[in-house]
Amino acid sequence: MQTGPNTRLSTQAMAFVLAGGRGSRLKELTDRRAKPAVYFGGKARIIDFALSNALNSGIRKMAIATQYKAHSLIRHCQRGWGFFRAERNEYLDILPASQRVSESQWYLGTADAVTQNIDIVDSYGIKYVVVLAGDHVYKMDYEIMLRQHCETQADVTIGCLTVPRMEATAFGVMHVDADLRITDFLEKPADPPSIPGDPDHALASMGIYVFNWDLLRDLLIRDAADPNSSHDFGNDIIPQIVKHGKAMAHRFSDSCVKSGLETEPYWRDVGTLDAFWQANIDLTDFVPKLDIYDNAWPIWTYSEVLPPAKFIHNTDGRRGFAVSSLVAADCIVSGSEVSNSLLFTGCRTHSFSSLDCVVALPQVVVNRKAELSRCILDRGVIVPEGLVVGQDPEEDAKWFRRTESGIVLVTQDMLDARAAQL
Ligand code: ADQ
Ligand code: ADP
Repeated sequence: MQTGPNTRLSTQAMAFVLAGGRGSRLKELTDRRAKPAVYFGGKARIIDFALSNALNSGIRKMAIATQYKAHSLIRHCQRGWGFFRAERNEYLDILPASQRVSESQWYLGTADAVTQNIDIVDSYGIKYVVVLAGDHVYKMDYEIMLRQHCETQADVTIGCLTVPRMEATAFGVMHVDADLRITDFLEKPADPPSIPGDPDHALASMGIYVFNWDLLRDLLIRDAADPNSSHDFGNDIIPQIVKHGKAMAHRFSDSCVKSGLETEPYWRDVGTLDAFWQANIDLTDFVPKLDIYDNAWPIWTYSEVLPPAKFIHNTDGRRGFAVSSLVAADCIVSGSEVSNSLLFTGCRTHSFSSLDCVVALPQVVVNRKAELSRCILDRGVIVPEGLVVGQDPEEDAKWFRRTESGIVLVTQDMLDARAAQL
């Protein structure tokens, strides 16, 4: 393979997307689908961000390791990401656990998900592996990170972010020297060390890694034979390299992709109902923190051929409208008021209903006179006539899942249970 000043390193790289985690803090939203398959932003699913970043960065070889509740994730990737052509040396492989090395063995940890597929990675003939989490929302040019990795001749390069120190317990936390070489790495420390000179912040790993495949391959084979290992990147592989090799930090702010609208680097782990609701609702802001309308960095997804969204008066002449909202194709807003909300593909809202700060996933039906605010409606929910959500905390908590900050998740199972008792 050639390397010259004009060769994009992404052409010699693959993206290995880890999409097997459970995401249990999203509660019933991940009862039937893996977190990377959860819908986001009116049209896409969370995994589309990592895959679009890889595609937009020039990477044409991708593998997605799945295990937990993978059906809708696999279906989505097959339908939406099926345009890679082997004739052009492009691949997208979906790698469910328990189908390869051993018929009964699940991926024991994130590193094991790669180990069990060493032969597939070998067959790609690539030099670099970009390991990505499939469950984060952000726009990033991995080519810039690959370049830093090569220039510094690192064994591993880790994407990192500054986070409030008290939130860093959920992350791998690192110390770096003046050249960004990682001198210390602690996976999810109870008492995270702060950045020197900045006691309120810590430098956190984004769970994004660039490796030379030859080196990672050796490390994985050694790790697989270690009975004391949990076979995880954050727990096992990374601390080992920090100790014995050269681990470099790559600042997200150096490679995040921003349109003219975005002022700050944007990265979210939409891992809780509150964070999920907020990140979606943020998109309705006059100036959103995340610009999903940037043609220079499109977020690709599975898209059906569907009729446009429609807004209609009902027969009494009551206006159906949406304001400060994202309304996807195949939605019909009929005699209903929608504000500060997201209607995903194929939703229907009927007369005299109102929605404010609502995230309605695909194919939701809101029947007449329902009044909904500050809630998430799971895909396919049929909201009964006159239902009120978001006004009485006790009622909300009685039938639905209500978070401490008052965000309510409504699923069809919850509505069925409520209907059975009323
Ligand atoms: P976590 O986010 O806690 O920490 P983890 O639960 O291992 O990491 O998930 C990372 C990714 O791998 C997720 O996309 C998940 O879906 C997937 N995954 C988890 N287990 C898997 C398995 N057995 N097989 C396949 N995929 C699996 C990691 C790092 C931290 C870092 C944070 C940033 O360990 O150091 O700070 O990510 O979010
Ligand atoms: P998504 O909304 O993520 O596309 P679906 O709702 O179509 O996913 O389904 C996710 C998974 O849950 C699929 O495996 C599907 O077959 C299963 N599933 C969907 N609805 C039910 C149900 N009512 N009972 C059991 N399994 C279901």
